Amino acid sequence: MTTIQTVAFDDQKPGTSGLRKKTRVFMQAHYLENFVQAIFNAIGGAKGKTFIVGGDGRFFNDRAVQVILRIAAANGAAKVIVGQGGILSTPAASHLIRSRKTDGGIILSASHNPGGEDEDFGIKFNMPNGGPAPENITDAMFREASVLVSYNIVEAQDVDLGAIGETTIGGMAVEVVDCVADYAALMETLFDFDKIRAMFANGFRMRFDAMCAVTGPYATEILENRLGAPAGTVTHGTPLPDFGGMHPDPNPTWAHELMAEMMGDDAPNFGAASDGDGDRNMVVGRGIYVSPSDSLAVLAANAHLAKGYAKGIAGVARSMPTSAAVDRVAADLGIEAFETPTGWKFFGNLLDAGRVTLCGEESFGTGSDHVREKDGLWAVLLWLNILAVRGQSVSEILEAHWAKYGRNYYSRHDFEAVDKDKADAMMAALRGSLADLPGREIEGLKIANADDFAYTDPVDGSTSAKQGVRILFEDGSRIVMRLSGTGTQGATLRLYLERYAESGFDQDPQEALAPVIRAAQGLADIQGYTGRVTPDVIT
Ligand code: G16
Repeated sequence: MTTIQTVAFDDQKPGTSGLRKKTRVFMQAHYLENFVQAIFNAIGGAKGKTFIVGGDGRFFNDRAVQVILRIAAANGAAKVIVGQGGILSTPAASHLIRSRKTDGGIILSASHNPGGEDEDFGIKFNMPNGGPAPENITDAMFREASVLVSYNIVEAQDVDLGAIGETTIGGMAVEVVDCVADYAALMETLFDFDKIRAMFANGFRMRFDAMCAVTGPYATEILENRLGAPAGTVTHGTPLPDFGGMHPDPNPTWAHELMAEMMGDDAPNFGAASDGDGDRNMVVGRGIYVSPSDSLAVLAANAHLAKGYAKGIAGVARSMPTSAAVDRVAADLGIEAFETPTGWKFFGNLLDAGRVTLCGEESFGTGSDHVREKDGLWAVLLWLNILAVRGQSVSEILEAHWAKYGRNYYSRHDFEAVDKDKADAMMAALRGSLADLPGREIEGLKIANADDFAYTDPVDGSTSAKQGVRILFEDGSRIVMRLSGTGTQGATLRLYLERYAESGFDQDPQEALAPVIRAAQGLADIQGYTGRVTPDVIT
C-alpha cells in the first residue's frame, strides 16, 4: 500500500447524478483516484466495509474499476462485489447493494450521455439503501475533494474480472458475480411472467432497442430467454465501449430507429428503449409515443394488475418538472402525491419511509420501491404485464386513461451546449422578474403565480432551494425552466411545457402547447440571451 501525494482538483462537485465529465478529464493523472478517495473520506472511511462496484461498460469503465479496487483495498475495505467484466446496470447495482446488505456502491456511468475517449464518463456513490447519495453526502465529497492532499492505493496486478468467483487484492476480498442473475430473479417476483409469456406465445410482437448499452444482456435474458419473445426482439443488444456510436438516450430524437419502426407499416405491438446504464426507458405503442409523464400516470393507475403491486400502491412521487398527470391518478386512488426536485436521490427518503411505492420523472425515469434507482427494464416489464392483463393496445390504454383523467399535454425543449455565462444571465434575469409576473397576461394566458421551486423533504426536513423557475397560469398551464445538472459541455437549458385539457385528446403536443411555447420565449427571451430559437432535442 502506498500513499500518493496529490493536488486537489477544484471541479469535483457532483451534479444531478454524481460527477460527470469528459472521459479525458477522468483519464488525467490522479483525477479519478482523488475523487474515489474523497468518496471514502466523505462516508467515514472504507475500513471493514463491503461495497458493490460496476458500471455501464463505457470506455474507461474497465480501467476505473481496477483503480477503485486498489483504492478500496488500500483504505481497508473488507470486500468488493463486482459485476462480471466490471459491468452492472444502475438498477442491478442498486439491487445488489440492498440484497447483499452492503455499505453502498460505486457506479460508473454518465448515463444517457455518449461514451468514448472523447465523450463522457461519470462516477457516483450509492448509499446502503441502494439509492444515490443525498446532497449532504455529495457536498461532503466535494469538500473532501477540494482539500485532498493524498490518496491510498495498493500496487497490484489487475484483478481478473472475467470469471465468476472469489479472489483477493491487497488483503481485500473481491467477489465477481453474474451481472444479470439476481436482477432477473427480482423481476420474476414482481411480474406475472406466465401471463407475459402467454402473450408472446399468442403472437404479440415487441422491439427492445438496447442502444449498444448495458441493458442488452438483461433484456435478452429476460425478454427472449425467460419470456419467450422471439430471438431478435432485442436489437443493439451487445454493450460496446462507445455504444457503437449511438447516443444512448431513449427519446424520440436519439432512439429514432425504434421510432421509425413503431410509426411505420407493420409496426410491432410494443416498443421500448433504454439508456447507457439501464435506468431510463422510453415506451412506444404501435403508432403512438408515450410521454414519460403519461407513462408514470398509466403505471400508477394500473400497477395493481401486476402481482408485486397487487395490494395497491402507498403513494407516488414525481419530480417538479414532470407533468401533473400522476397527481390526478393519486387523487383518484386517495393516496399521497409528492413533488420533488429533479434527481432520483430526492425520492430515497420517501421510498425508505414507505410513503411512496412508485416514482417517476419526465426525463424517462420510472421506478418503484423494489430498488432505489429508476429502472428502465422494470418499467418495460410493468407495461408488458399491464398489456397482458388488459388485452388492449397501448393506444387504447392511453385513450381510456385520458378519457378518465383528462390529458396533460406535455413537452420538454432542450437547448444544448449553450454558453454558460449567457444561460446563467438568462436565468438570473428570469428569477429577478418573478415577483412582477403574477397578474400579467401573455399569449392569451394569465399568470397566476411564479416562483423558484424550493423543497423541504417531508421525512428528514432537509431543504433544497433554487430547483427551477415555475410560471403557473390561471388555466393550469405551466412553464418550468432550469439548467441541467448532468451536461458536460457549456449549459443545457431545459424548458418544460404543460397544458391540461379535458377534451380534444388527439392534438399534436407541440400544437396544443404552441401558446405556452411562445409565452416562454417571450418571458425568458431565450433567443435574445442564447441566440437559439429551435431546440436541439424535443421530447
Ligand atoms: C439523472 C437523474 C435524474 C434526472 C436526470 C436529468 O438521470 O438521476 O433524476 O432527472 O439526470 O437531470 P438534469 O435535468 O439535471 O440533466 P440519469 O439517467 O442521467 O442518471
